[in-house]
Amino acid sequence: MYLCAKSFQRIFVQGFSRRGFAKEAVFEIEPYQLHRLDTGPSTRFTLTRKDALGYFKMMTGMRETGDAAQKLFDQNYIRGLLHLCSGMEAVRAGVEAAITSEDILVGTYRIHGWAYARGIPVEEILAEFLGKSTGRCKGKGGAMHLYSRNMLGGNGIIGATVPLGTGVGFAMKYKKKPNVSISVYGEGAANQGQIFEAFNMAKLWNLPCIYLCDNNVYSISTIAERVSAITEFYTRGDYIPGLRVDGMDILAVREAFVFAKRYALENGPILVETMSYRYNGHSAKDEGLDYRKKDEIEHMKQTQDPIENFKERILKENLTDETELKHLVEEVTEEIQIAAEKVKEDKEPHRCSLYEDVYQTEDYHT
Ligand SMILES: Cc1ncc(C[n+]2csc(CCOP(=O)(O)OP(=O)(O)O)c2C)c(N)n1
Repeated sequence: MYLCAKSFQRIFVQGFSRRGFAKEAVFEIEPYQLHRLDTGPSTRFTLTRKDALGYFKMMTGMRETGDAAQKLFDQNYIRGLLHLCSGMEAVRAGVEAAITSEDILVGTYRIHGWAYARGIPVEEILAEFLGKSTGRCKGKGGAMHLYSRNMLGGNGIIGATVPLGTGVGFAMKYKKKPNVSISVYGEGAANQGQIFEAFNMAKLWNLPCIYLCDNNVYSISTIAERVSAITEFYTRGDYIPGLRVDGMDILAVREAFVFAKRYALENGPILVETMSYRYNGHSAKDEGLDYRKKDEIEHMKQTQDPIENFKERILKENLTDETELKHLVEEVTEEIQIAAEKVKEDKEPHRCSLYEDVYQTEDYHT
């Protein structure tokens, strides 16, 4: 296994807030692995106290929302499939920290973390998972098909996010927008043929597309080495440059995507492989223990957890303290618990709503 948490080194701390916390700290990380790139993302950067608290809150909220969804699934409120992302929060939060609301993300069925990062309220996420009319897609998308203005899926077909995001990239370029598309696909999906067709088109026209290989070690139950001739997924775009980043480290992910966005706008497509780890089973029904030992999951939680590691760093840098973080966690947890209770009582969509939101024309069904 190739998981690696790059160790952060403190360089220096600058300024102090009124409450005695440092206003910001400067960090340095090891260089990224690069493919067809002369230079990579910055390895030395600043984290402000404000961002530190925001990132911690975002990752905590994602995890707690996932846990609440698992509970609702176990209580039979959520039917069908539900794919969670505990352990993969730094990838979602790090990407969001680097892009704007005008950039468009095309996600897989493992969507709630992205939805949370994109700013969809927890209540709308959970209501959608339960198929309620108060859900973000009015209960018609469900747990795998959560959409928003800046998030095109939740997609169930693996690999399909890449052509979709390529089309979005084409639109960005055609409309001369200063934005990028980000297509998420797993390392298991990385062998799908349609990915390579889309890569070709994106490079041919130098579209502003970022292809994000969300490597979480397992494709359902299969480890990449068993099915992929080459497991350096960041090189698999061949003529498309790529880089590999520690996906358990939100700051490394943020810097990678700041770089990738700039690169994509100036030069065309780029591939970023994020190395994280999925604690959950593949879906909520799967305990995830038929193909790996419990010890492995525990070891990852103890040594590489993206939230715990980030918390340790920001405490060490005096950007916050235990009391402040405890309050943040309580705040987030309360909001999620209230939402989880509320959605149980919400109404299911009326059958007439099946005819709504199909075409852009509002009077389509008349
Ligand atoms: C075209 C297609 N083939 C097969 C499947 C069934 N399937 C669902 S998830 C999955 C594994 C995907 O693993 P990976 O791409 O690594 O993503 P992860 O679930 O780990 O996020 C497969 C094969 C599918 N959804 N679409």
